[in-house]
Amino acid sequence: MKLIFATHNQHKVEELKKIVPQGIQLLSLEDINCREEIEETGATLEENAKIKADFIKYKYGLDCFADDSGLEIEALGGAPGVFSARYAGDSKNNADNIQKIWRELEGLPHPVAQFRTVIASSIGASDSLFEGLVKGHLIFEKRGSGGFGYDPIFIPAGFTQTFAELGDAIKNKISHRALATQAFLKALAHLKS
Ligand code: ITT
Repeated sequence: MKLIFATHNQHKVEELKKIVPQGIQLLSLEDINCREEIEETGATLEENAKIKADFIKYKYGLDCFADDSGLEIEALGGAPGVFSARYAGDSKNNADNIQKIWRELEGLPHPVAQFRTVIASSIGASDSLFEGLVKGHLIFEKRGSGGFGYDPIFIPAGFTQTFAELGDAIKNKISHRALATQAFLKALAHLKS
């Protein structure tokens, strides 16, 4: 089956292609020639994921899903959360976002944080939401070259390396996006059987 993943983030597409089973052909917005920026005006990850999935559902009428993900830092009351992409400004500069977080957490020895993903899916007439989260802590240096976004400063609980050091094989088993995707794929299998 063909499934549209409503994202412009190529890193996410590459991650998901390694997670979904062979019978599913994953198409990105670029693959269907959708160049529009879908405005994420929601106040929560749930709302934004739904905005992105609904955009594709109403415009193209295709089976689709979207994820909205964010880093939630305990000492910052859950920030940057839904503002993770543009925490330091609309230029969505990842290095600036990390610098801002480091400034705000200065002096905290072991800042607890979690990554959370919400997937909104629209398959036929069925719309659903799925969640995945991974707890961990942040460090005050960047380590590793894999992944993207905040991966070089996030160490998942039970590990000593950052997501960027652990690499795709491990990240795609334990990450927020992997867990939400697995829940989605399980429901999809039921829907199609
Ligand atoms: P789309 O909305 O087009 O899917 P995006 O990059 O804006 O792409 P999100 O709103 O879901 O994606 O994510 C917000 C930011 O959170 C993202 O730009 C990264 O900085 C960060 N982020 C999301 N998932 C991440 C991950 O797995 N590892 C590290 N950082 C991540």
